[in-house]
Amino acid sequence: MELAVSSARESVSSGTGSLSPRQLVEFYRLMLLSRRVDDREILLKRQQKIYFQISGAGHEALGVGAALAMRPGYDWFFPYYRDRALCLALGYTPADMMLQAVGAATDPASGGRQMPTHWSSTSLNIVSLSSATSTQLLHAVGCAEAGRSFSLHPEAAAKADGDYRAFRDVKFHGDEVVYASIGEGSSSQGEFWEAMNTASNQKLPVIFCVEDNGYAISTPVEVSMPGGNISRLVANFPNFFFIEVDGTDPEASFHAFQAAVAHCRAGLGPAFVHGHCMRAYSHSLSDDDRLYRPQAEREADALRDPLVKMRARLLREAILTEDELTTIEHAVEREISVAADHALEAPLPKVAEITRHVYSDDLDPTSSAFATEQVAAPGSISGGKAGRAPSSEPRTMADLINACLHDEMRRDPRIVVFGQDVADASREAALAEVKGKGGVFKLTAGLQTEFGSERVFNSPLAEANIVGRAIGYALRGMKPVVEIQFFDYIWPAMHQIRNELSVLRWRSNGQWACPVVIRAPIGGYLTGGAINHSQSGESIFTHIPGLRVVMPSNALDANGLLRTAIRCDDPVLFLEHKRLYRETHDRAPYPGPDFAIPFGKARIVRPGSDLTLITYGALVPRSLQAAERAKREQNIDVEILDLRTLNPYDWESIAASVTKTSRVIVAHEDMLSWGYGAEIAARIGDELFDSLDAPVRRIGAMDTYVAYQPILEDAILPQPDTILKAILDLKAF
Ligand SMILES: Cc1ncc(C[n+]2csc(CCOP(=O)(O)OP(=O)(O)O)c2C)c(N)n1
Ligand SMILES: [Mg+2]
Repeated sequence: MELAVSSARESVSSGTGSLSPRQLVEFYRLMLLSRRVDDREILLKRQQKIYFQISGAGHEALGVGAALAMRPGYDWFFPYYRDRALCLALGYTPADMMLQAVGAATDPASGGRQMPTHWSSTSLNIVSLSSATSTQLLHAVGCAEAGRSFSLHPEAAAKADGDYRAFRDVKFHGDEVVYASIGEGSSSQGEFWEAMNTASNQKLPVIFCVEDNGYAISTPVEVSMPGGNISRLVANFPNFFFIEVDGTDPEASFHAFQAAVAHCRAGLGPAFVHGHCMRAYSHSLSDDDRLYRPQAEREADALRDPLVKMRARLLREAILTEDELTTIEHAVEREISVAADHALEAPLPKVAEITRHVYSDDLDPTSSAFATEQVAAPGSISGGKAGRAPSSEPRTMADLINACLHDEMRRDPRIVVFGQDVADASREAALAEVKGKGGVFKLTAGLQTEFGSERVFNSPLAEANIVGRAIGYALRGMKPVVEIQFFDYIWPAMHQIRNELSVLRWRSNGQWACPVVIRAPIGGYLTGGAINHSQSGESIFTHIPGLRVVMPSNALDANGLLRTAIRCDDPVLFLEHKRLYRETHDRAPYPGPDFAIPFGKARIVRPGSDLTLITYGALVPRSLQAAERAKREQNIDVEILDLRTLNPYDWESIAASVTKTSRVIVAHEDMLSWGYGAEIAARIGDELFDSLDAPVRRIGAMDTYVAYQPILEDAILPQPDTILKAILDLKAF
């Protein structure tokens, strides 16, 4: 009685009428398989052999319907935790699900790192998901955009040595569809609306599936959304195919998805499938819905159980007899028992491998491959409408960042640049008359003009949209170099950065990666920047495993470090100090299109023997001023180390300098308490205690916000005088 999934798929995919008896049987078998895997997991959880359980019970018909209308390993999938039936119908095995439930080393989705139901399969194009609701919708959008980019520029898919492309395989077909699902409660997340916005506006082939079981844990649908019906709220988005369907009805679900897939594959735009499901069990095994749902309501819901209804139908329509159903049930039970027994015997993850895949194993940005620093010679300036006009004159940090972006976009067709106002002009026709904007700080000026609006474009005013889409692009093998307009507004993207961008590789045990570059202007000393245009906050990001954090202090370093960031295989937060963009003291000649600086290598800005001053960013020139005065006025010889990259940082250079001078100050612009200096100072105290002749000192901003009035700003942020005083005090200790 067992049917191969593939044969059922072939036959169901071709028709649009009723499902044949044979197809209905296979549909039922997949639904049953899903329910019984849930039931076995529940048993294992009660026996304390697994540690968490959340079921797909009640959502099976919608999931199988979706899977059979799509093409596994061809289309792309961004499911959520209730999509067990979808995954099984795509070809995910109960054995693989059980391996994740027990947390086995051989769990193919995460190697024991993620909870059960956090699916991932590179061969099936099921992208590893986090537990966060709705974040993956933006990845789905970026994934669809990347598919479109590769089909327009197939040459960009070619492998290339010497950078991340050697390790990021690309597959695309040109008409692939992207599936992304959430529960109805999760449609309240801003990221849902941000994803709908871009999918609609760009006519992207994304199917948004809302699996509406009426509850978000204990919160009923009318509390989650006005009017209690998501279809009504989204109805005015242009370019969509909308369908609202009984998600407990296999045929209705399948046909809804067939129509949705047809709309998307034809390039007409996205689709929205709103399936009314039910929750056969509580939210998870940690929840008891009897606490908030009356018995009558639960009983009424149970009448809509898709599995019960379908079994009754197969009997009623004499498609199967009781005996035949029992045969199917036994076969399903046998398969699951074998899977569970196998999983319980499976090897456990090795503790020694915990930190594997936090960063790329393949490409080390601290390696000498990126150390072209010495060989690069001043050359002709790159960038701008003029192209490579000959010049060896000193250029600002803004110029050399812009030049690096031009160079790298020329070299690597997979790079896209997007963010708020980064294009020269979204309305291309205007460029015949106007110069173009190219970013509020003009760092991306000329990129759209040279590389076109498909590669350089403005985003909506939504930071999670920028980072979330970038993740989707990058996991398909592209290289998004996105801009957050001001560091002060990075916070709406924090969820994407902390729970998605930085952890995708680790949580999927190295299967997926999204080496995005985020450029963000940061910092104060602006005179009038005030609270929301002067923030620092780098230590919040260096506290995130998986994210590289870079903060150059001069034009040449910015050029070389940005090049490494772009070629690197890890996500990078590239912090550009606004005050340093156009300073004259940090200028440098254009160093050529292959100039790179490895991460984790500090620069000795000023050698000295009396005291070490560890710093970065805008405190480098301020520290230099203080050090020159200390020398002039007190003959104190300060060694200044510019860290340049904050994660990784150059411990060897710190240790060598502190061992030499025995006195150390860590200075930064960010607030003192819990700042970046706290970590460095603690490590020095811990590992270099015997070398110290004095306590480790720290300098930072006052523990407050940066004020508008300049006399307040001056007092809040560290000044050369502050640094000089600390130098004198420490020398005298
Ligand atoms: C961003 C985020 N906030 C909160 C949670 C905790 N949480 C997990 S599931 C859930 C309810 C989701 O309800 P719904 O979207 O309707 O999906 P359902 O579980 O009903 O299928 C909540 C609040 C989370 N996972 N992610
Ligand atoms: Mg729900």
